[in-house]
Amino acid sequence: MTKGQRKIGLAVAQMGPVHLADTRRAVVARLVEMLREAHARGADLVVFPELALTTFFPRYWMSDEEAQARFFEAQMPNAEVQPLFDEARRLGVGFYLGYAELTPEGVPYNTAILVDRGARIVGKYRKVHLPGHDDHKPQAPFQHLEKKFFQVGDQPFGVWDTMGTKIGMCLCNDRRWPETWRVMSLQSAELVVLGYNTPSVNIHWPEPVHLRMHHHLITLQASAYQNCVWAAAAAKCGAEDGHHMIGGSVIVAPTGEIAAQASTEDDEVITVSADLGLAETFRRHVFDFARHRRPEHYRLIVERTGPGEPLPRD
Ligand code: CDV
Repeated sequence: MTKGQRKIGLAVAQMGPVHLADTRRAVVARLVEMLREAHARGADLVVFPELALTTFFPRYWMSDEEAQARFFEAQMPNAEVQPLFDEARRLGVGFYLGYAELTPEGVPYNTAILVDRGARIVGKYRKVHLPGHDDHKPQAPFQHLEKKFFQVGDQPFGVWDTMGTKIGMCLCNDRRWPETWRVMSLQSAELVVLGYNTPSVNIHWPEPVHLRMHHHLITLQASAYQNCVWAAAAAKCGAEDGHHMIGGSVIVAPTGEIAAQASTEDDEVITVSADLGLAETFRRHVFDFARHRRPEHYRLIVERTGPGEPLPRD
């Protein structure tokens, strides 16, 4: 945080593919390298992807026991991830990291942590909007088993006052839901950080591939603007063992404009010196919530999940 100017050095560390055979040790070495580059470019906070430590394993059918043994972390940090915490403390850089969490009680979550510049875990978020299915779909080109492998997050969307900034967290599919952003904005979030794994192919309907990127970007741009926040989104992308996922990691300003965007589908660091005062300008004017919001007319948002029963689909 640059004193006096309300700026934060923001970095998004996009990751290229993590294959099934890649070890945690090798993955963490990649994260450490990007952390160093981000620090050299003035970053105070580095945003890593969702499920950053492993391949996007919900694409594979397997038992819960096998998934938990191979892909989940029962402790954070643990010996394999410790080098990232050590380097972050040495450099004085905070970070956001997504991983598969197995609690001491044995509950599996798709989780993200916020780590401050002293390498302390100051915030934890467990994914609320879990996409996909919980049954085996042998006809599909791959699975999307988040509803099988993870429980729905047990806490509402939070905001953490750390590193001189009010920071909200979410994960991947959460970014598509306006409620995610508004709940954080109502808690005065100035910055929303998130990681994602977005397959280029939609297994539920023949979605044109270009729409994946289009929806990713319009969601982030509209949500940042409508909620007066900076948004920093980190992809894990490229082809993991032949399964392609979109890149397009971005930092979006509260104007809704893209301030930085990744140009590869590989490990790549993008940085912005983010002026937090910019968000304040929008909060004072068009989106002065206390002056203009009419919650008495929004009651259906919390009273109803949808207009009816879930619709049938393949
Ligand atoms: N990891 C995800 O949550 N992916 C979803 C896909 C399934 C659409 C996403 O919203 O990007």
